[in-house]
Amino acid sequence: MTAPVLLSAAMLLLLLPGSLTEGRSSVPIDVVVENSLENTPPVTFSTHVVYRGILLGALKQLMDSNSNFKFTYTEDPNYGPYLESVNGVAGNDKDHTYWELLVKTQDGKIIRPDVGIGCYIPSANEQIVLKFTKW
Ligand code: B12
Repeated sequence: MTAPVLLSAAMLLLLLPGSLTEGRSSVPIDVVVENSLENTPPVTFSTHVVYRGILLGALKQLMDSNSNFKFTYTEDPNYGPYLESVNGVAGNDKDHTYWELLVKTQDGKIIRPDVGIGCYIPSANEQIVLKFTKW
């Protein structure tokens, strides 16, 4: 390849909107662990998710880097990863308990995503609330 061709290829990479480098960046999020069935204060963990990455990846990364956060999940054949336990507390069918996934958006709204941890893509500065509760 000639020098001008190489140069224009490099320029193109620099100028592409949402360029390739964006894929390597990460955005800050908080993970808040709440237990609505016990009188314990919520615990907040500040972490990151890769650009357009799924929540499951961010939770794995948090678990690998912080010994105070642990979680387990099971694999549902239809809906993917189901959050089973957080920090040793597991939901169960007998007691009708589960970990609900809520999101507090940057403008303060609380939403209940209609997908689980394997599909949800957090946005910058969201608070991901993992809330132990009953159905
Ligand atoms: C009942 C129900 C629940 C109950 C299940 C209780 C139980 N053990 O029976 C509870 C309240 C726990 C629940 C929780 C959630 N649910 Co739900 N749930 C349903 C519902 C209404 C019926 C499921 C059912 O009983 N099917 C019949 C049985 C015979 O089939 P089954 O395959 O054995 O059912 C199991 C799976 O559905 C599984 N399950 C239920 N919800 C979810 C969600 C995810 C992400 C996974 C992996 C598995 C899973 O639990 C069922 C019992 O074991 C469906 C909607 C529908 N009408 O199908 C939504 C549905 C499956 N749930 C959904 C969602 C989003 C959630 C939550 C993520 C909501 C939230 N933001 O917290 C959470 C899961 C959080 C977590 N811990 O990972 C979505 C999944 C969509 C998707 N593509 O991801 C559905 C389709 C509803 C919707 N919004 O459209 N759910």
